Amino acid sequence: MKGVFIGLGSNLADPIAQIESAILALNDVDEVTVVSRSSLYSSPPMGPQDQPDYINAVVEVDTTLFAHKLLDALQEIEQQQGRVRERHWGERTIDLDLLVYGNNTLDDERLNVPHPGIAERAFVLYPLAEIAADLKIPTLGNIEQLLEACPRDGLERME
Ligand code: A4P
Ligand code: MG
Repeated sequence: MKGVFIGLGSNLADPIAQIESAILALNDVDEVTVVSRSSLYSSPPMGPQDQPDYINAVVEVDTTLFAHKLLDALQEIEQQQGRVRERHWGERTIDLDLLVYGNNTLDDERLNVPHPGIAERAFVLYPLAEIAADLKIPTLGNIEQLLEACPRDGLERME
């Protein structure tokens, strides 16, 4: 199944390298193939301001894994890259969020999909639009309209 999008974010321990190695690790997961990726973007932190700027990216994967199995794989990569959970919206070596899982909506104790933060987060929306300009997100609507309502908030695309 295509139309599965994953958001990546990092602001610790060489964030660009963290993002790149997470993309490689994702592509190495059985039954997951990365089919496209956005540029890297930098942005000031959302949440506590006494933390470094973030690097973010979004990838599209083709996968036969059910959403919860895919989440297991994402969390395993977070663990492998030394992710420690501390404060809410705080710094992290790598964060992998399942943004969109095709046309499906999921809402249980482990998964909210589409990810509830998509519409308000420039660092998710702009890279997502870069690789899926015509995307229609279940319950949220057209990405084009979401972009119009979302200021860039200091987000910059890196060369
Ligand atoms: N979970 C539910 N739905 C999902 C989903 N769609 N994808 C559950 C992934 N996980 C999902 O995740 C906590 C639980 O959410 C998981 O166990 C899973 O079952 P987590 O990664 O530990 O925490 P979190 O919710 O990602 O952390 P937190 O602290 O709420 O932060 P956010 O919302 O991820 O934001 N600023 C910039 N500029 N760029 C960023 O990338 N990121 C954050 C973290 C803060 N500020 C940022 C950025
Ligand atoms: Mg997360």
